[in-house]
Amino acid sequence: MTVIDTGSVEDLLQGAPTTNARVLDFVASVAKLTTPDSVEWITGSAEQREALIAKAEAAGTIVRLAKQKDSYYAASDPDDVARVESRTFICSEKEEDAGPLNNWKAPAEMKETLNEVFTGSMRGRTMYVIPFVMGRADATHPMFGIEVTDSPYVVLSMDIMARSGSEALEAIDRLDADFVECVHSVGAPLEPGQQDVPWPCNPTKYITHFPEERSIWSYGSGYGGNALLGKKCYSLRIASAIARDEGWLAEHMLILKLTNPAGEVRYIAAAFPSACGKTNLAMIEPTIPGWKAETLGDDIAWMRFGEDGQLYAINPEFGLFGVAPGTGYDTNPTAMRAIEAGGNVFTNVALTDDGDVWWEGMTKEKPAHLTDWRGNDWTPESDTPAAHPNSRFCTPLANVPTIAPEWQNPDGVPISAILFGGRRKTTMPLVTETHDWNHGVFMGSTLSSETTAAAEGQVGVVRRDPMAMRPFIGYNVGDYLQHWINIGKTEGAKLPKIFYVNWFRRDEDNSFLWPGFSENSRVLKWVFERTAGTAEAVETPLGYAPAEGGLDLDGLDISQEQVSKALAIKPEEWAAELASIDEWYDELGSHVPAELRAEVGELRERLGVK
Ligand code: GTP
Ligand code: SPV
Ligand code: MN
Repeated sequence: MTVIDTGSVEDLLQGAPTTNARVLDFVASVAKLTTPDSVEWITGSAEQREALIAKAEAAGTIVRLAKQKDSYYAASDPDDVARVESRTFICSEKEEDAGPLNNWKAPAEMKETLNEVFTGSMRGRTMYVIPFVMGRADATHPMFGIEVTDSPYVVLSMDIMARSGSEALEAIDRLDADFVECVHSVGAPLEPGQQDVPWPCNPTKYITHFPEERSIWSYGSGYGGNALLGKKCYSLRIASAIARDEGWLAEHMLILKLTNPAGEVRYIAAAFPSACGKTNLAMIEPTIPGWKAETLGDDIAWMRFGEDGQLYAINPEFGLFGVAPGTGYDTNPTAMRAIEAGGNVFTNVALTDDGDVWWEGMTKEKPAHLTDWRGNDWTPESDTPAAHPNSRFCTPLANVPTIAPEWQNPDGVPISAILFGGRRKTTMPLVTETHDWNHGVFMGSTLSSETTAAAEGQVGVVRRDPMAMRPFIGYNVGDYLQHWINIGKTEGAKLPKIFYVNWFRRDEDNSFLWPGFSENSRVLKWVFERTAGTAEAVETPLGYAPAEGGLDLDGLDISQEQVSKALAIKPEEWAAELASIDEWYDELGSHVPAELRAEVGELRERLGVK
């Protein structure tokens, strides 16, 4: 073990901008283990950021884009392009507490492994200390973290994604606050004189969580949710465990504000699995005259009960980490305008010859020549995509032209409706409203979707993804579902209505039955009006559906037959679906709440399916 002596750790911590013993002990212990050449505290100052950018440019990690304001391009190692669920671990004391869906390792055993791989892992590099707060420091329950990392790319991205720097550290000190310890290393130490590569990483990866200690150790990857630890690791896996203990919800949801022509407002939250439309819906431009949509969040919502019994949601993040392919002026003009405002970091998109970025779906016409995400020449004749399917834009939320002023409310906005939805070619109707909270939790627990490129593995296979949280629940999924049921039993709760949507149903010829994107505003209008008690609905076995003529289709070129197909509940599809739900609950095992088992029985009866 190449552990440097305490004397040199003290040298490394010289000039630390805090005297907080808990902070210093944490940073010193990581420095002692990983033996970086130097330690740099992230303040968030412009000079510091410029210096970091210069360093990352010199290393070839990022390229400044001539055609954009203050924006950078990075290409990752081709083996480090998405979240690695197979290498993601929940290390609770008891295996049962990690549940049947998470990879589990006993904390002591995992710590032994981590001690080995992290020993000297930052040699030859700088260790950056990033104090951050998820949500706002002036919230009633502020939630802090400190990420130490040896990746300048992570520092630049965290600066966009989380409120970070001196203000967060000062708040931690002033409040003597707890913070989640987040340790990240790309796992690529440098020997003296060794030439670095543009995207250092390690073929061996560990994305590990200690929910009881509230700490995160991530090794070997530099990308996205594996490395920007405020995001999925903290705000979902660790926060879901905290939320269970404290009686609130940490969810994979967008937050949207809707205003009708009369000026009435509703806030809604929606959970769709990765790469299934959250960012798009969060930035929707309604096609119905007089309706307005504003953005609060596109990926994560934390919801706590307010004194009035309503669930109040905040977006703990400060930026967008959006799927690039498919984002264009025709699908998501709001995101395109946010990107135009500058301050972006793009990863694994394609580069134009004049110093701009491009990806599939950005423009109808493909550029004649590009450098693809792997650094190869690309032309429209190439048979591989120019941008990786999980390539991303990382952009400040403040850039979003439709950002709602309430996005800075320390304690959030009251939620009237929750939407669950996945990517299903068949079976699931365009929209239904569930009967009540437990029925809604049941529908959420059976949420299913065809897999996408946001995680490693095969794309297009139907898998169950409860509440779109399958890869992000920091404890036993059965206990998580019980927590949702319990939330519904909270004294004095004024609960949101729960809906289930599917934008992705296909016709026999495999075309989408519903136009989607901005036209989803028609479904949102129905949802809004259901919460106001003004929209007509008919009862179906799955819940309430829009009555004939209930969906506003004014000005939309779509046949009533096609809408009926999008809304259809087909008994033969549901026979198969129920069998698959039974299997799913068997897989989840003994922790599945009795309330949800009862819901399966009731649904079976309503459908008249054996
Ligand atoms: P994560 O950031 O991975 O959590 O993804 P997300 O849920 O925010 O997904 P996003 O909005 O980025 O959409 C992913 C893909 O779905 C993009 O390629 C979109 O073009 C596509 N998409 C989004 N909304 C719709 C829709 O209403 N209909 C159809 N057909 N495709 C959509
Ligand atoms: C997702 O996969 O749901 C994302 C991207 O939002 S990542 O940050 O990589 O988790
Ligand atoms: Mn996501």
